[in-house]
Amino acid sequence: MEKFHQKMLSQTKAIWGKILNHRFLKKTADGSIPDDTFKTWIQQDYIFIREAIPFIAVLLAKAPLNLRENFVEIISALNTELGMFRKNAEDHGVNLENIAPFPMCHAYNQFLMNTAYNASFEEGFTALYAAEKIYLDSWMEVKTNLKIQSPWQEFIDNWTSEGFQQYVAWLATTLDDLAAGKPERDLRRMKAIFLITARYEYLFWEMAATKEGWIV
Ligand code: MP5
Repeated sequence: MEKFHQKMLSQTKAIWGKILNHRFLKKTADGSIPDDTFKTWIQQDYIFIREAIPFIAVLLAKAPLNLRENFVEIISALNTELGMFRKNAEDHGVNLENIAPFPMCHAYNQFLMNTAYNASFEEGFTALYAAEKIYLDSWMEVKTNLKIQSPWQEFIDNWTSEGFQQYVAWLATTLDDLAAGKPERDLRRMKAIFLITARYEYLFWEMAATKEGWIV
C-alpha cells in the first residue's frame, strides 16, 4: 500500500517535474547560470532559512516529546547552514547585510509561519517535509547533471550529502507515522499544505531566475 508521503509525492508529480526541469537548476548544472542570478538566490535563500528558524521553533513548541530533540537538531543545522551561506557570500562578494525579502520569499515565509502557528503540528510537519524533499531532489538533479566543477559546489554538496538524505528519509517516515490513524479530514488538510508548499517551491526557483522584486 502507498505510504502517506508517497501519496503526497504522487499527487504533486506534475509540479515536481516542472521543478526538476526548471531553468535555474538546469543552468546551475551546465554552468551557464549568470553570477548575479545565483547571487540573488543566495540572498533570498539566506533570508528564507533565517526566517525558517522561527518556523521550526514554533513547531518545536507544538512537537510531541519524542520529536523535541529532533527539532532542536534541525534548528542547530539551520544555524550552521546560515554560516555556510555567510562564508560563501564573502568568498563571492555577495552582500547579506540589509537585504529584504522579495515578495515571493516573503509570502512563502509568511505561509510557513501561519501554518506553524495556526494549523496543527502535523500540517506544519507536512510543509517541512515538502520543502526539504524538494531541496534534496532539486540539488540531486543539479549534481547528477553537473558538467563541470561548480563555483557553487558547497551549496550542491549541502543538500545532496548523506546526512541530508538520511534527514529527509527520517522526515518521510515520521510524516507517515503522524498521518497513521488520522481522520480523513485531517489528512485532507495535510494534503492541501503539501500542495501549496510544492507550488511555493516552484515559485522560489522562478523568483530567483526572474529576480522579481517589489515593483512599487
Ligand atoms: C529549503 C531552502 C531547504 N533552503 N529554501 C527553500 C526555498 N526551500 C527549501 O531548507 P533547509 O532548511 O535549507 O534544508
